[in-house]
Amino acid sequence: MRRALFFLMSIVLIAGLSSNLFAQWAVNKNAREDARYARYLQGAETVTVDGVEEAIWASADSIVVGYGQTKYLPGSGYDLWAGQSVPGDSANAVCKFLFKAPYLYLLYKVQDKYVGGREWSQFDAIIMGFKEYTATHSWVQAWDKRMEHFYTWGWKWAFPDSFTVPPVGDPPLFMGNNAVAGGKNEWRTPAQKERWTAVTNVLGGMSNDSLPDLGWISEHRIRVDSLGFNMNGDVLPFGFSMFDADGFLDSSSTNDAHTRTWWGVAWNENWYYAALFLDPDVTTASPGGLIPPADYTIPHLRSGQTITVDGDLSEWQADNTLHFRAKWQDEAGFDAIKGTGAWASGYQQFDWNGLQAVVDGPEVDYWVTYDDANMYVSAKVTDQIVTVPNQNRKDGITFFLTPRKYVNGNGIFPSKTLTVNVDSSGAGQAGDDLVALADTGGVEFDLMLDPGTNLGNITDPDNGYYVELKIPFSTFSYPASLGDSVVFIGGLVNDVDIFEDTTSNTHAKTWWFVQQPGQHAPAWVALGPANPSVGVGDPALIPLSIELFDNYPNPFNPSTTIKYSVNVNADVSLSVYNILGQAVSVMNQTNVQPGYNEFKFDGTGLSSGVYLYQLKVKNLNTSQVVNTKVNKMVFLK
Ligand SMILES: [Ca+2]
Ligand SMILES: [Ca+2]
Ligand SMILES: [Ca+2]
Ligand SMILES: [Ca+2]
Repeated sequence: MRRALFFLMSIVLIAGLSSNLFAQWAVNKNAREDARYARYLQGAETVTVDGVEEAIWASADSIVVGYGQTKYLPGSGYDLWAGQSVPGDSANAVCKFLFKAPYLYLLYKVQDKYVGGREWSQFDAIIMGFKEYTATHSWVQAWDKRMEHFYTWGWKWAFPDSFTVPPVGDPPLFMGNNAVAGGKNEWRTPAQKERWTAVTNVLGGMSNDSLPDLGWISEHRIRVDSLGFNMNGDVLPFGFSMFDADGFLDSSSTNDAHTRTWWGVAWNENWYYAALFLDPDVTTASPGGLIPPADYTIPHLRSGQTITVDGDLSEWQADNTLHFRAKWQDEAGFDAIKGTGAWASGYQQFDWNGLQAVVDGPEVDYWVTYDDANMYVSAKVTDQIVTVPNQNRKDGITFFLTPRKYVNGNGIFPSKTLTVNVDSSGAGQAGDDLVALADTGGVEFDLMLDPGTNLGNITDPDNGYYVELKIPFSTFSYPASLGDSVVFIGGLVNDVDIFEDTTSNTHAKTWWFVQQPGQHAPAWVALGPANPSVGVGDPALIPLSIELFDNYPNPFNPSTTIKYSVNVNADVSLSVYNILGQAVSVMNQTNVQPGYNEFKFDGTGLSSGVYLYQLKVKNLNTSQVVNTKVNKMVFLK
């Protein structure tokens, strides 16, 4: 009788979940699926961690993971881990997010006919991965600075000597988060519980009988400052993997299934993170459907302009390109990268002659633009020793672009690696995926040494070299219309420095978003509207929206230009803040007409570092005030 009552209650609880659970995942630039706001709780609002979904959760943003549903999202996917999937009962869940400093709250609603666990590969579980904050972007090893939270019903697996059958009815075990001893909640210290606590409520029974179960609701509270974040305005690199073992009470192999579905991170790897945005302006009272902004926008090539792929970058227009930089030990520059980029980007030295210090750190500037059919990429590499390559070590750059409409067996979304190396004659040599893509994919590339670079002479400092790429969108499965206009990109530079004293030889690299071929999650980038900036002779364009563009140059010294668009008559003010949130400058422009405009910001008198800027736009027709997104910039003296 009690079981039947639970069953009915649970149907009510879970009815809202199943209707959208199997909806096709759609991706467009206005609906980033790799990022969500963790909305700020207001006033007395609170979440009680008890496995019961209280009313405030209706105000939370959420992500749905569904087995077999292809999202075309970098880092997200699904797989069949063991046995056969159970139709209609594979790893499906919704995860919701709320925030009240210092706590992040997560609620998982899981639909599941068999709830519980047994041995390795036979348990329901969640792996949550957080990437910890780091003040330095030097990567010592591929697995550093990640924090696993493994919450599992795998009792018999975790304690093989203690149980012949798992204790049905007991809650999942806590494993991970460094200092957690692993296992039962009561074994954990108050400090461990303060960092991570969770309570799970099982709906409709567990897998200790022949009746199908309904699922489970799990509430978690994570202390964000214990991960090193300062909590106000941060982007948390986060992901989770939902494990669903089914039919495990019947030990026959044909009825022993285990599926997984994950958002952002499959196994808590150091790569692949989705993003939780902590924006104090996005609260439980804010309108629904708010999507974090794209990390970056690529401006369209101006009409009448062309790019010639010859290694000569003189036709590139700095104010009409996406610019990004990766520079050895440039901590402030890495901190200013948007989205999860500040934690995905970095620099690394490779073991060579016992880890000699890098003398001439790798440094690259990239610029990107596009037209209706192609993406164009240029790179300027600053390198004091451009090296005659050998079999294993080459100076060169790699640009990453992720094809759309392509997933591998795990639903993972690998990037293509377009590598251009300096060959022994000082020309460009294709590497990695570029070999085939230049051969049959229509990708063009060229490399030119700076005139101040002498390949054969290692005693006079070189200046470096330049690279250009032309990449047809069609080769990367974009439709002729460019579809949702979303691209996933990253870039790195490999720098080999060879000296006459070979014990001083070094090899290091720096990267923006993507460290290794086919692995790290790239930046979420939107292709901008045609001709976002009005050039000489262009007709005046009326923008469609209020938009704040990236400043240029960035980093800057001492001044930089901040462009914006408004689609109404407006009074506009630009506020610049230091990282403590203190305003260091407010500039006003009144009665601005619809169109594209700009502020010039001068940092003279300020100290080097990261600054934030935001636009406030007052519509003069309606008096409505709109605050744009907050951008970061770096002042480097
Ligand atoms: Ca609750
Ligand atoms: Ca299950
Ligand atoms: Ca050129
Ligand atoms: Ca070099």
